[in-house]
Amino acid sequence: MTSTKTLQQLIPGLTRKPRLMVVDDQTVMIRIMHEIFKEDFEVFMATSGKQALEMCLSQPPDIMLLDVMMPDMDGYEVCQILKSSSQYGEFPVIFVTAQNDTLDEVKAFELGAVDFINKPIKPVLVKARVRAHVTVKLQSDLLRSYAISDGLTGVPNRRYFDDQMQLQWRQGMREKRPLSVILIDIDFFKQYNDHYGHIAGDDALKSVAKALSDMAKRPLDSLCRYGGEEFVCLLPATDLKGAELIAQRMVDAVQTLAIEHSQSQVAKHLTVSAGIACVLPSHQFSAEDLLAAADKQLYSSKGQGRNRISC
Ligand code: GH3
Ligand code: MG
Ligand code: MG
Ligand code: MG
Repeated sequence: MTSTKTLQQLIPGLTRKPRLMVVDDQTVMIRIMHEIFKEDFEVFMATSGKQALEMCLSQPPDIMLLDVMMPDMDGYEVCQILKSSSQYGEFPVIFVTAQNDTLDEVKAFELGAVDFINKPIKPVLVKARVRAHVTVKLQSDLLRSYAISDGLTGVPNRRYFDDQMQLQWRQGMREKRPLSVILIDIDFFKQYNDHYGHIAGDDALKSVAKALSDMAKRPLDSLCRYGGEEFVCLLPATDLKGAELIAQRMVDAVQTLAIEHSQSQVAKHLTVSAGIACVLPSHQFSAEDLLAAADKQLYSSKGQGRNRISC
């Protein structure tokens, strides 16, 4: 028999145990599953559909084993609710049930389940199937995270920013909340690269990205790489005053890094300039208008001598 790879070997970068939620009204079943999986998984247990849904909201699992027959809410209903809203997260659901009617099995797949296991269970088989499904889930999580992050700096990329902008624009319109953006551009970065080399340039970009990210810490804030040596910060529910404060903190944070830049015409260290714009999202403007306004202000910061903010 060939040796089985561990989940950590299958999924690069996996630093935690995958989370498995077992939903069954019979505690004996939960205990059996716990025994089977406790070594490789962090096992969560729910004895009713209602409890399972609540737990998914606070901490979605990576995979769920779901009983069909339960009092109050059956497994089919739980699955239907889970798959009807993104708020529960996306993870594979495997039904584990004493019902072995073909139509029941078909119904499970129609509701979005990935597998159907009959009771009494065969532990080795349950283990193998859970492993196969959770591997696909974790690999797709990893791909999704690659797709939205910038390879060099690790901060979210332009694609992520564009999606967030659309999302927050709509949210701002619904809730009548202001939306602010800050565009940040490194000063005299061409000269930095020319003098210190591209590798040092890349290192500087990483440090700047980290320093800027540290200044945008509310859950909805996002600091993304916009392109080249430009970053963009999206600040939902933030007015111009609030955005100005954060932008100034960003400019100061980069100064504090004190990255030597002997060729800069502003200071002897690396600096950034920022442009700020704020709008109450509506049908009269577009997200592009907001970005154009921030870009205009950035241009103004550059014109006024750099290492500053404009709004
Ligand atoms: P300004 O103060 O007006 O913004 O001048 P600048 O030199 O920063 O602007 P310019 O647009 O002339 O040059 C930007 C430079 O940023 C050019 C390029 O060498 C550098 N750059 C862009 N992306 C990267 C990157 O991923 N790595 C490195 N090392 N350099 C980059
Ligand atoms: Mg049951
Ligand atoms: Mg630029
Ligand atoms: Mg620049």
